[in-house]
Amino acid sequence: MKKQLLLLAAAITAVSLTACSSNSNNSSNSGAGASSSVPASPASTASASSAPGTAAPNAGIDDGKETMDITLMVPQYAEIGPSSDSELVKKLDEKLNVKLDIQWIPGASYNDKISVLAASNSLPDVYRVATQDYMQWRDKGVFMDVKPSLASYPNLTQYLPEEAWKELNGKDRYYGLPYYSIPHLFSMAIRQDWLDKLHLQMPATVDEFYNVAKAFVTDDPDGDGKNDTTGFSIIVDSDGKFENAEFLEGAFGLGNEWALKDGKLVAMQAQTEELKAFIGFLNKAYSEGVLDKNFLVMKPADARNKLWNGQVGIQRLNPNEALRLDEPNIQKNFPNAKLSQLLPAGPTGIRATQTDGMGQTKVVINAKIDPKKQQRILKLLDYMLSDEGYDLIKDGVEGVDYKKKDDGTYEKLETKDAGNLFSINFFRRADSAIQLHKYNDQNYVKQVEQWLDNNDKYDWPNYGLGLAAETEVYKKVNFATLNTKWMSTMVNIITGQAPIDDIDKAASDWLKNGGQQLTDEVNQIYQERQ
Ligand SMILES: [Ca+2]
Repeated sequence: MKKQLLLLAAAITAVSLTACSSNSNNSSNSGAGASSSVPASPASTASASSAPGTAAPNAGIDDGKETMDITLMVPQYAEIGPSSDSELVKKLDEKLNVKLDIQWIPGASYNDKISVLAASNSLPDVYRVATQDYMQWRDKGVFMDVKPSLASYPNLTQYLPEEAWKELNGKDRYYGLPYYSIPHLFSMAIRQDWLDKLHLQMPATVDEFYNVAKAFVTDDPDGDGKNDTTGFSIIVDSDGKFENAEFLEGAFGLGNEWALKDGKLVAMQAQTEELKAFIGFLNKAYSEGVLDKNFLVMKPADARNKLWNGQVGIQRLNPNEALRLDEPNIQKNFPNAKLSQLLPAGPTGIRATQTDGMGQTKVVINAKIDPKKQQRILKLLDYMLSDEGYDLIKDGVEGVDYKKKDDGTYEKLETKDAGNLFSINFFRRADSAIQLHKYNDQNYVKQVEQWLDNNDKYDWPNYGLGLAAETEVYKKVNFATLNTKWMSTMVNIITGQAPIDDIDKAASDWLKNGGQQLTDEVNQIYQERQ
């Protein structure tokens, strides 16, 4: 980090020197002996304003009169997005006096496409970029620093929180706009009909959670007379991290990657006391058959299938799908199935919801294009977050994507492309209701919003979010391998093949083999940004 700062300082000095020398050259070239008493000539003003670093805001103010061609690239997945000649894009074209060339690229090959375009120096004017590519090119002059321009585009800062802007950026330069991700998207869900059948209350603590999960194993909640249900599952992923277990990790006081203790960041891999409580809980659950015996080989889709098949009654879900997709699928076999939200508190009263970054994916503007075009793109993005523009990119065009009915409610119309896909896949407000539309059933909308609102109450912050990728040690040590080695000890303890005190050795090994250096560097960056 120190090295980077020195380089940055050197770069700034170089720019100021260039600016100074070009000014002094101009004054000597002007030939007037007493240059200090002479007002700046038009020539020297023009020359100074084109010097790098001093120019951008005034260099060329876009008055909006010129029609501009703008290339825009965005990934698409199952649904097809509006093409360049769609009614929706025509409205954007007219509003901004632009001709948008929209390239929807299949999501699976999107990052490869970006790499190919970067290699041939033909990146689009504005596009979405994943964390890894963003970090790789952030400091290499590929993306426009939009921070100096933000004052002119108030919707951008009004509808996107400062924390999302700062992610992966620090506080001085914003090389990308946040593609906003809902921080508390996922909920734990429980089969309410199983609770009712066994006359059990919604568990309020992790101890009650344990007892309910155990009853789901031993007390035949589906009433078929067979011992064929399990309590809950967790996932161990290929990066050596737990999934589906966030509510328990948080409840036992573990950090969401990074905890904050006395102003210092502590890696969760080194929180030995909290780990002993959490892993000890899982060990007991495993030995009593409450934790799914197959958890080690399960993928998230397997865990969800078990919920749909009625084999498990507790699972992590996306509220946007819980009532629309998960509950109906369980009901195919169990018509009375009903899902409720589950939020048990830990020993010290902590409730935690899985909490993710809000701006880990970015929308970037090409640094190499005409500054006037950059401004027009900012104007376009700003419009997309205005009331009128956001209504357009979120719900589509009235009469094309939906219609207003006589009773004042809205109805979705059949279209070949999805009029909501710019907001889903490209750019949107900090809007937790991003997947809820005016043409949805409004009772359904209220229920989903209730789940999302409940999630928001139990934030589980990652105090070192995104900082690891900025460290030097991150380039030298393979942390997926190091974390996986650490995780193998955790798994051995959970499954009863190693004693709980092995946590101390796993933590010290993790620190010794790169974790301590990571912790030191991450703390240094964290302090610099406070
Ligand atoms: Ca049964």
